[in-house]
Amino acid sequence: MHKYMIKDISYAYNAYTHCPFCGLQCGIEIIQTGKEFEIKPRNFPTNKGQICAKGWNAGTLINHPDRLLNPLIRFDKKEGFKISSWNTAIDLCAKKLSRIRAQWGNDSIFVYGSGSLSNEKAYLLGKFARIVLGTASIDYNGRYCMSSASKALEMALGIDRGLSFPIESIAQTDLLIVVGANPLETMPPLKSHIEELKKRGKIWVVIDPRFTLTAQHADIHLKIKPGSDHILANGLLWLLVHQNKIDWSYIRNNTTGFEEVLNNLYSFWPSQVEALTGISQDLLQKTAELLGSHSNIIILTGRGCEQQAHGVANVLSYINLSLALGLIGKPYCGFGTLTGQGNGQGAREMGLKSNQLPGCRSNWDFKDRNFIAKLWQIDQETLPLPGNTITEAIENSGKNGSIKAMIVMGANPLISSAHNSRLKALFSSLEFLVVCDSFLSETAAVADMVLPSALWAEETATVTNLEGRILLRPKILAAPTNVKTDLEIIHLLAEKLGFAQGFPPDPYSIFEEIRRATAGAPADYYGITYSRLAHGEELYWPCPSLLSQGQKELFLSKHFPTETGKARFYPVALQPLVEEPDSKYPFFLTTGRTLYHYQTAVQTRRLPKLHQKEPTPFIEMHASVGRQLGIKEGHYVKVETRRGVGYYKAKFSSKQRLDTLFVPFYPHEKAEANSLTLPNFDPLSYMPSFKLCAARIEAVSEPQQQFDNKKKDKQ
Ligand SMILES: Nc1nc2c(c(=O)[nH]1)N[C@H]1C(S)=C(S)[C@@H](COP(=O)(O)OP(=O)(O)OC[C@H]3O[C@@H](n4cnc5c(=O)[nH]c(N)nc54)[C@H](O)[C@@H]3O)O[C@H]1N2
Ligand SMILES: Nc1nc2c(c(=O)[nH]1)N[C@H]1C(S)=C(S)[C@@H](COP(=O)(O)OP(=O)(O)OC[C@H]3O[C@@H](n4cnc5c(=O)[nH]c(N)nc54)[C@H](O)[C@@H]3O)O[C@H]1N2
Ligand code: SF4
Ligand SMILES: [Mo]
Repeated sequence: MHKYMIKDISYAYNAYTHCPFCGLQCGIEIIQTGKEFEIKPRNFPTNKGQICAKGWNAGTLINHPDRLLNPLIRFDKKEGFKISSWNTAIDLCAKKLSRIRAQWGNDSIFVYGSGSLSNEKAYLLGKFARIVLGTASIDYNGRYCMSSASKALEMALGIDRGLSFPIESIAQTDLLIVVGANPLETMPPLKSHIEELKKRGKIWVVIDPRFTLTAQHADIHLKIKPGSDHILANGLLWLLVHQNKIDWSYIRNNTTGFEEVLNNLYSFWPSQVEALTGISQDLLQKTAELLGSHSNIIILTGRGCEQQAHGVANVLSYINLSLALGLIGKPYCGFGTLTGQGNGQGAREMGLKSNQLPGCRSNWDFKDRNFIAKLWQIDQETLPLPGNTITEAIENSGKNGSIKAMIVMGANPLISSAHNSRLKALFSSLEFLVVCDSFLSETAAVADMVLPSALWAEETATVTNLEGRILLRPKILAAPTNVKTDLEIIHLLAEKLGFAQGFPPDPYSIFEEIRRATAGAPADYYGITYSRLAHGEELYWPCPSLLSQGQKELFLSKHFPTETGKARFYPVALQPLVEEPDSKYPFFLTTGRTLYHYQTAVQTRRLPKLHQKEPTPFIEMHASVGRQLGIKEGHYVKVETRRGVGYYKAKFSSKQRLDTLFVPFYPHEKAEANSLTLPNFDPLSYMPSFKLCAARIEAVSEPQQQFDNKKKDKQ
């Protein structure tokens, strides 16, 4: 029995909820027939009655035979897991953490969270790390996802919200520019919004080195050279300035720093930009004309331009373009980034980054620290200051090996970390690794302890979608007997480590604390309550009072929460590439996603209907490149970079760049994209260069079957 009263709506009135996967958070309904759970789309503004293949199949995970049903402990590194009771597991975990902390110091324990975690979990995990463990070492997988966009948004607009306008604005704008995103595969229901835009006779442009499904549907495709987005954005601004198509009055009244941007533009003249981006001067001119002749424009970025060693610079250059055209704060206009994970937006607001406290409060700011310390009833001095990001922890692991234990909740860093041989080295130096997951991910498989977590339908939670809209996902089913929610796990651990108060296992109490913790902060949730959400109110942050619905459109008043109240331009100089193709490694290799698998595919690989569609990762290349190298479509290709080798089936594409190859990053036998990627990262956001490195390919002469069906995971 819980000591806390569960004021939560313990079971939903109906089975209406949201998809567990991406940031679009499509509205769904779960229907139970016997032991089967069927998912149906429902009408919700982000998905308009549509869902993608991942959403349709998510119900199969609930009673999946691979679900983790008991705690697992590896008592000896050389041995396999043994099933354990919760008492033994929590006891051992607490003892290990206490011993490591006493021996190596608080910061030797790294807490690694996730944008898959609900607001309540992200908040409680952040509080647990800082109060119970007292560690400054806390980060989350959004470091690999949203960090470049977050940083650029904070710098330029003073606030980190992915979209500052509702998703429906996409249908109502007159020109849509999609940069380095492939939403027709990664957020398929977004297509319905774009179709509405098309029905109104409007235009959309896609900027991507590959001829993706998204690019195939667009009116114009700019086949950009990988890594050169900031050059393109600067080049477009150069043309718009020269043709006097920028909004001088908006710039004068609402921004600072444009002069520096102008001074920096001189080296981005059209022929130079053509040479550096691969976009012809004609197409550049045509795109600039479109930008100059429309007043309602939305520019959206995705991971393509953000996951670069100069990702922040790329995003800033598109924000510059948006500000110069006066788009930000005008209805049906604006700049936005497409937040990837289900709660990628909320998790970063709740304090999973070491430099950020709940509500996007700054962990450097005395007043913010004081506010949170008071709420948490601790002395401000004991609240850890910002520590290392996961990128830095990996970078430093070889040098001082200061991380000795790691708690992973909702991520699979062994597969998702760039140049992952270094993460493997970090793991091998750990004295204790504990992973909370519902399935045995690759990271869980090498852990010392695995704690089985409930699935999304088995717990009540809130998430914040890509629009900054807060959603309630009610508990619909009971979890299997010996499975606990992540909140219960944190609660039990905190209690065992001496914190009987302050870590309740029920989401309602935690959300009530989130309301207080974020009151008056940039991401203010004070006015949001479970009851308002359960009654279907449409609520966005900041929502400072119970009478407010929050801000659906963030900047309509043209007030930007920066020091001057104005948006800031940042000049973006030419950024060198971290690895250029050369005679030995003549191609760009970029990595990303495909329609049927979600992230590292821990869950989607176990869904037969998805797995059958794409059982192995492929390498996409221009058909003529493949033919020239004697590669046959569907046959294996050896892919090599300076860091590693992988084997992928060849897939030919007709219109992508000749110099660019693509592989998805979910793993397979002898195919791990992150054994190929670079260790380099953005100095401002610590985002790795997932989207760019140099590679070579060759046809494989060995029998083709040798790479098939070897994956040991149950499929
Ligand atoms: N099916 C599916 N959907 C998902 C996910 C999934 O794993 N699978 N994951 C979710 C998450 S967490 C995220 S972050 C989102 C990501 O969603 P997206 O950003 O749409 O996906 P990516 O495939 O990572 O990258 C998008 C595109 O960037 C292009 N690109 C590569 N380099 C460059 C460059 O230098 N410039 C430009 N302009 N483009 C470049 C790639 O060719 C690719 O088509 O998807 C979410 N939705
Ligand atoms: N090469 C390359 N690498 C990349 C990228 C790329 O484009 N290219 N993209 C990056 C991006 S954008 C992202 S977001 C990351 C994703 O990287 P990760 O987050 O490391 O990968 P996921 O597959 O999402 O792992 C999530 C794990 O958490 C579990 N899980 C899901 N929900 C919960 C929950 O509520 N509680 C618990 N306890 N567990 C849960 C799932 O079962 C799964 O095992 O990868 C990054 N890595
Ligand atoms: S688009 Fe995203 S939220 Fe919608 S069904 Fe697919 S994975 Fe789920
Ligand atoms: Mo992501």
